[in-house]
Amino acid sequence: MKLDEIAIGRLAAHLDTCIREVKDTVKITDTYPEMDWDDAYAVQDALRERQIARGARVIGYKIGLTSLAKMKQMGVNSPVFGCLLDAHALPDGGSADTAALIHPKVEPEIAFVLERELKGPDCHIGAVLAATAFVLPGIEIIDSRYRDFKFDLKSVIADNTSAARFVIGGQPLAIAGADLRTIGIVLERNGESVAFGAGAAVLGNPAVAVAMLANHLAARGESIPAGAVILSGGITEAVAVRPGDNVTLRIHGMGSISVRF
Ligand code: 0L1
Ligand code: MG
Repeated sequence: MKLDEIAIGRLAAHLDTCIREVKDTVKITDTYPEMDWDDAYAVQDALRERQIARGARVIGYKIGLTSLAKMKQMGVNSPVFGCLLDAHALPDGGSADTAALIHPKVEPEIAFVLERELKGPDCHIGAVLAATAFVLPGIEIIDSRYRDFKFDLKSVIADNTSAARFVIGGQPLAIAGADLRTIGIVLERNGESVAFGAGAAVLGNPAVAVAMLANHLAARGESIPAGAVILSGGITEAVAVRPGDNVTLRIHGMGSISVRF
């Protein structure tokens, strides 16, 4: 690691303030260009600890930048990992308060719910499928704290990979016998179809992203507990939303979910 505890704490406090005061910032690597990957995840951890100290609970994880479309949109080439807090879950059909968000975008995702703990290292797609109870439609609402979504990978990791809100629901699909690669999705904004895709857009199979998450956590001495929700990554580019927008995600065989802004 290149940063000391004081710098890590300062950066986490800065990002926390941006979240709470709904204000953006320049990317943190502008101030700490020497930051390494461990520093980036340490800032994310410290940010999470601040949220937990205020009463939030971690209920799951997310994998970001998993599709070629998304990597291209953001000019990067590797996935990133973050956590999901109970306070950020919205009900299906509920509303997201845009006054509490800087510049929200939505991503259509497949959410995994585990029935067994999933542990790396060497976690693979088979282990993920064996540990998964079912999958569900998920809309992730991202809201980078960085001005105009301009960041590098280390800055975005520190910012809990832009996690802001999420909705899961619809019809659970048993994983046994499902081919996640060919499951089609349609994302609608105000009744108009704005993005289309299939599960294979996420690293060939969204279960691969979940295996990568388990291996990432294992390197830090952690695992994914039974019952955790995992947003496996955006299937399409993120779509910007404005106050008044209604977003619906339809996934073949899994029904639909929606959120209003
Ligand atoms: O969930 C995601 O793919 C977002 C990762 C962070 C990058 C962004 O803010 O678009
Ligand atoms: Mg996402």
